[in-house]
Amino acid sequence: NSIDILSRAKGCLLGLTVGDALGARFEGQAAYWITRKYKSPQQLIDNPPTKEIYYTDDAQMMIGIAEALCQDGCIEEKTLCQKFVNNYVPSRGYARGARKVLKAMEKGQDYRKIASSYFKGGSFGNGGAMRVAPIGLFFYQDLQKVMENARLSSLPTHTHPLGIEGTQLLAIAVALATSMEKWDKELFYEKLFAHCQSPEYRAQLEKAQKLEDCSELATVGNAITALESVPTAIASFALNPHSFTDTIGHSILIGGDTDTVAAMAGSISGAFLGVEAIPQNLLDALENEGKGRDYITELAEKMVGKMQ
Ligand code: F2R
Ligand code: MG
Ligand code: MG
Ligand code: MG
Repeated sequence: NSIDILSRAKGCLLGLTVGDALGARFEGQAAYWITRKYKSPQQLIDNPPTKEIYYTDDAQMMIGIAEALCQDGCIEEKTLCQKFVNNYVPSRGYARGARKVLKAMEKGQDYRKIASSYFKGGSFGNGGAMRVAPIGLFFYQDLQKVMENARLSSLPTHTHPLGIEGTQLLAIAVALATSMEKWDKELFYEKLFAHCQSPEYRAQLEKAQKLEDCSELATVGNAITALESVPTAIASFALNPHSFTDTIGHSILIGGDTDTVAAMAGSISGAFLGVEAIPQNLLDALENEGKGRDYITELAEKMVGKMQ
């Protein structure tokens, strides 16, 4: 295997963070407006909208999961919630359900009750999936552990079955990417289908698998729900397995939940290609104060130390 686990770990965490930070400026915009200015992924990556790029809730909560894994070696709900609360900065741009739950956690209130009742049936937003990558990375040799720990990581905020399943599928995609030495589309989707539980995700993954061109990517969805973004991120990677730039670039050019689809796709791509595949100008532009680029790099190193 030419790409070592340390490079994959850094690629995964930094790939997520860079995708989030680059996509953040376009979140909620229609593809039409983005592609008026940026004609290709390369153009977007070569010309980030600002000199410095800042991550949002996606990477901020990913950091919490990575910290919790480094501490306990698995997902313990109490530790995870402590990390989410310690890292919580509302201005990073959390959605309304997530804000309610995190505020309750912060105040020591019954956050589980809010998580299960704020939305009918619990949240099916993509907030569980956007942050889950470290779990796929950490347990990549044991897909059952990936499934179980991903579920546990979702529950504090996302209890709807479609929110949980999206979280698990993204984690599985990261685990597969971490272990793959050579790109094998058939095998990649076959293993994803094997971990798929609902007809809804099955249909979305079937659609993703059939795509032949990035121009069709948006048909899988670009929304804030897990069902309409997790399969899209998976497809963006599977259509561009050898290019980090194309993977996150196309995730952003389709508009909608750009930071999150690019974060998820970037974490898979980074785990497969390693940190060397992330364009240096994006890493240089990424915020570095506090829990920024260097801290996230050290987190990846710490995780690998804990894995062996
Ligand atoms: N919040 C955002 N972007 C908005 C921009 C922020 C703003 N600019 C600012 O500065 O504050 N992005 C982030 O949120 C997404 C992840 O959301 P999460 O964590 O899943 O939150 P939530 O609230 O649980 O779910 C998201 C929305 O999905 C709808 N929804 C969920 N479950 C539902 C249900 N059972 N029934 C009906 N609707 C449901 C709701 O509209 C939720 O608010 C990421 O994009 C991240 O980047
Ligand atoms: Mg965000
Ligand atoms: Mg944020
Ligand atoms: Mg988002």
